[in-house]
Amino acid sequence: MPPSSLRVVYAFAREMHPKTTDVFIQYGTAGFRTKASLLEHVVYRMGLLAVIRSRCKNGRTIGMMITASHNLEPDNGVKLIDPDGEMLEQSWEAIATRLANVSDNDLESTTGEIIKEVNADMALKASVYIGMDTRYTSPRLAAAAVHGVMALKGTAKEFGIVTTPMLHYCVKCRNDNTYGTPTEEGYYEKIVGAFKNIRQKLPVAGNYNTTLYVDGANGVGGKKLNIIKKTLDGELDLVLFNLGGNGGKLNLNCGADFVKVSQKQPVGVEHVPYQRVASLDGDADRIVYYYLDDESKMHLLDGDRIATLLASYVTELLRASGAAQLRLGLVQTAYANGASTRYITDQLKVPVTCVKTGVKHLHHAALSYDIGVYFEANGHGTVVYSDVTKSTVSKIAQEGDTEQRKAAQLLLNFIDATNETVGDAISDLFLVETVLCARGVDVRQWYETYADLPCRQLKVTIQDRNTITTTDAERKCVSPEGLQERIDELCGAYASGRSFARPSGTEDVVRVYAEAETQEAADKLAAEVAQAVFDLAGGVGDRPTLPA
Ligand code: 16G
Ligand code: MG
Repeated sequence: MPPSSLRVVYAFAREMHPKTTDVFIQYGTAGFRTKASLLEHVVYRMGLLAVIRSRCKNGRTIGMMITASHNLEPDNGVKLIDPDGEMLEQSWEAIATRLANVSDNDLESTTGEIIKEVNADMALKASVYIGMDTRYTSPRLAAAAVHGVMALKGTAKEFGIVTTPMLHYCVKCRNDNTYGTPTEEGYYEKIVGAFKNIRQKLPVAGNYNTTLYVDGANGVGGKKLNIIKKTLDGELDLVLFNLGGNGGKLNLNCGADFVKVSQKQPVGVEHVPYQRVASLDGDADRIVYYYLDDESKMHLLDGDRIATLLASYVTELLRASGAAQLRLGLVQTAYANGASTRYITDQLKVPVTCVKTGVKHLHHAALSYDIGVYFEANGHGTVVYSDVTKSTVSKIAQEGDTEQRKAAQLLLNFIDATNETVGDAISDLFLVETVLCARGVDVRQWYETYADLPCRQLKVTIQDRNTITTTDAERKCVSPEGLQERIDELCGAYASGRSFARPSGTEDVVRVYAEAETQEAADKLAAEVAQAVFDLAGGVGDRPTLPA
């Protein structure tokens, strides 16, 4: 493309998507995310970048998702999806940030510079898939994305309202047609179809109850499950609530993040003791389960629980199919409850890796196992299977003895029901339901597999959160001097005491996590560590207080 044709980049910007704010914006852990009113020029520019990225990848398709996940309605965001359905390569985050922040006057020249720097061949075709969540600001932003793609002569394909994981799936399929068909229907056929296949092989048994309540967070996930529900013939009886409409607001007092953080039941549902409930987030890439007992006490089954459930079942199927040589591993972050890590190591005897917070780190680490199960405690996670795993299991499904063949065929269905590109609430829901059904257990029995250590999270505001630097997957502080020694000393005073402090990647705060044998001890330890952070790292505002 000759340089003169970059003129249209400026024309679109000036006429349709001008930059109207000087607020600096950064491509963070999960893309750009802020008030929707500040985003139109950013999304337009990401349309440009998606085309450049596609050309850098030999014309393979790139995805653009318009969503702010579990944030409240006024926010929105955009993130790019790489050709294999993973998050944008980290080294491009700085490029995205640069392009988002230049003035309209400098946009044309900066675009030209970036094209040169990344060595994009602008003569190639470029393809960009665009999806959005249910926010009322999303269609406008999706239109800005399309204009960005058009300005650099790429081809945009709009998917309308889809979950984030559906778009990841479609991008992957478009670039690798062995994975599936790149449409919403293709997604249902593969994922839901595999679940139904499993149900035919594993009839409902024991204490398993086919009724599942689902909190849709008033977002896109509930709407899609409403479509899926009509195609399930008694394999699962979905009772959906918080589907949007009736005044229900996106993520407000509902959804996975609300349930996990507040440990309260979402609005919009009556209390049925011991009923299994799943809660999705606004763009359906996170899921947690919970139930209330007969005293209305909440019992949460978060990402750690889902990870252990899936890992133990896959291990069982591997053994039964005679493929125990395939190495299954689990990936967690520092937030994983210590009891879950102990259970995985001591009972399941599965190796565990701990990595930094953020899905891309988990996903990457999981790829180093033949079968990698990764979950953040907040409910984002999935399972990834290597090519060797798939071919080994396929071979056994054909050639093994009767029992081995049966297990291997189940495992193949389980693999098909998994969205390997990214954590996916809908796919995870079907995987969890598969295991609970296969084991014939109810939600209480699932919960009783092991006992979580009581924990507490706090936030501390300091002058500059980058004063705190960490190592060992964020479990140890390197600076400021003396902080880690202090944390070690405080933890030493409590049975099973563990605590860490890390700068948030999404908010201007330091997060403190603590766990111990009792809730009182966890609360106290968290407050003491928060005080240490405040004192040693330049706290501002009120000094954190100890619990009364
Ligand atoms: C982002 C991450 C999430 C992480 C969270 C931590 C993705 C898609 N999302 O939402 O995985 O748990 O940030 O936030 O990577 P924090 O750094 O503020 O604690
Ligand atoms: Mg989300």
